[in-house]
Amino acid sequence: MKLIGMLDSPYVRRVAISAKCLGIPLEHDSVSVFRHFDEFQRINPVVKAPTLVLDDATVLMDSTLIIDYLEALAAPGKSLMPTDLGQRMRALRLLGLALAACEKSVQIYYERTLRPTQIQHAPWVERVEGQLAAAYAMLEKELEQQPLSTDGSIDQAGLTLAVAWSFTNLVVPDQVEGKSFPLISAFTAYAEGLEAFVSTPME
Ligand SMILES: N[C@@H](CCC(=O)N[C@@H](CS)C(=O)NCC(=O)O)C(=O)O
Repeated sequence: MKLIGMLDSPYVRRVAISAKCLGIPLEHDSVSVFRHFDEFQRINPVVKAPTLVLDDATVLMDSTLIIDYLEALAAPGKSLMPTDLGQRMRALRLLGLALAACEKSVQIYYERTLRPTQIQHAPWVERVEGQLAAAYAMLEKELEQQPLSTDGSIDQAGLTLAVAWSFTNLVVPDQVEGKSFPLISAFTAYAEGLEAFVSTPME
């Protein structure tokens, strides 16, 4: 199976790290949705990263759906999602917030890098910036209420939160600069020290 996309995409990176944590080997091709549009289009006409090309040539896309497939492939008992209903509900809540933070960071980044300055729409940017700040504020609150485990392992919620925070700090650092998210920062520092993260650097 081949994962297509750049690791500076939080969606591609969460798939790559999830596969490692689940013990599923993936080939990786760093094709950019922007710089290598034509090449990407030949693999997946929709040009969405991540794309996963299966051994029978089936093309999957969307990180959450790809991870769902990897979870189904993983060895029995191996999963990054809790089975207990209460813990699963919390993991899904954290995942929703972290994925929203990724989406809002991407939107701000695209607005800044793709749209000419003279046609940028300030009310839209302010709206997205507020949504991004809200997502991280709620994640920080969640960690205050119940810390994530730092016992050497990581689950899907923690993995995605750390990937999201590293990504936001890479592409729109001004959005979180000077704002206080100590628990998210500390957890991300822990996650970025794990072998699966270290061997999957943002490009
Ligand atoms: N919900 C999707 C989002 C994927 C996404 O938006 N990826 C970006 C790269 S970070 C992309 O493909 N951008 C190109 C485009 O949307 O045209 C997922 O979880 O995979």
